[in-house]
Amino acid sequence: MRQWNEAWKVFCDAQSERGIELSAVMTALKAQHIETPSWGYADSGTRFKVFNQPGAARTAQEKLSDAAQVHAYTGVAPSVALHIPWDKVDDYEELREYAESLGMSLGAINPNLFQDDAYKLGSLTHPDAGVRRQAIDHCLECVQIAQTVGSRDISLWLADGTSSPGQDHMRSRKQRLLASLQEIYAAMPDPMRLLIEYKFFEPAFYHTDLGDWGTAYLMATRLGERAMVLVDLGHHPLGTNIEQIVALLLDEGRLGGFHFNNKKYADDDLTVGSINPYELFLIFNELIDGALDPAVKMDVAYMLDESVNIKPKIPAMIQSVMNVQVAYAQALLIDRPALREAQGNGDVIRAEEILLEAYRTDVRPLLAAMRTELGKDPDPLAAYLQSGYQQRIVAERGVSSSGSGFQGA
Ligand code: PSV
Ligand code: MN
Repeated sequence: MRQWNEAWKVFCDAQSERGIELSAVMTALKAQHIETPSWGYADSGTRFKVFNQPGAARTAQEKLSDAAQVHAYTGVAPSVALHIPWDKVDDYEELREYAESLGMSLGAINPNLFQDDAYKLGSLTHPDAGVRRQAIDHCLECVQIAQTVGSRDISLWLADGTSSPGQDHMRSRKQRLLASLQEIYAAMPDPMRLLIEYKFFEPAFYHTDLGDWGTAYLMATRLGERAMVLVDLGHHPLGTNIEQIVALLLDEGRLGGFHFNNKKYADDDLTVGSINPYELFLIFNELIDGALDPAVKMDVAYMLDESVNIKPKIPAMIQSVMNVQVAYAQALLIDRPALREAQGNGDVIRAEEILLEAYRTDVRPLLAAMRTELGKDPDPLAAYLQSGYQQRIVAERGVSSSGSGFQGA
């Protein structure tokens, strides 16, 4: 603790020399809200193997209880996204009450449109109207669930696409997609939002119906104001400038959701910030820039979309939250007036140096001070590991025998 106090003093002096207003930074950090996914607490794996973990959550209630631990130690993860039917329960009202009893709320509802045999040729875009009906009805059920549990957002990711050239008529699929989405959107009263998540590949091999931000944006604008685009960091071709997509969607008032993770090759679901922390920082730079601009209408739901397969689930989630906080804190330290001035002067080197100065700042003393102000331990990961919760769930839950196939992000 002492070590953090001293580092904090040095940090404050350095930032005041740079003219950075730390109280605003502190307020922003405390107000951050990072949702965690229920499926990140359950056994998951690849199509090759699921290595079941001792203590992994088996029920919706256990997932909520584990998520509450992440919130208890970080103070910024008070909600949990649900995936239906993975989190199907008989009584959603009761689930909501249970979440509330843990000091948690239920977040985005994710319909599952990819694990039923009927969906072999698609769900909302399927050539058969009967299958489209099934998929739409499932989404309508999710809208009902969202209303019961007090969630505002439906997050929709589709596995729809074709696996061979000529398999289906692309323009018809686009039209079916829009018609299906229109029916779902029509069932969502204000203030409910439909977050449309794109992904450029997988599981279809040839084309993907919602393959890029442009298609998601097109659908959103056709639907109405409460349809927004959701950006998942793992869902782009390598080399894509994601911060540009973020800036563009913000400027159009259509960025509704964000899924954090990191990729090395494909949609790998690696820990956010573990591969390209500079990219994450640059994305936060755009997000903060948008938040500070009164002309930008911005309401973004942030979620970790990681289904860590090998790491222990709860510590992995705490580590991810902390990585997001680091990138956010660094981006909050950017000297924005100086940056705009350098940009206006065409001073390319100075502009980049301003970014790098913030990015290279060791923000750990700042985050430790913020956590102390929130009444949390400055080191959430260590505090969780010492708490005894992990040992308790291992003893109580044991190792699940299920989960030999894919489940997860
Ligand atoms: C599948 O790629 C995926 O990871 C999407 O990112 C969704 O958000 C998630 O699964 C849950 O359906
Ligand atoms: Mn996602």
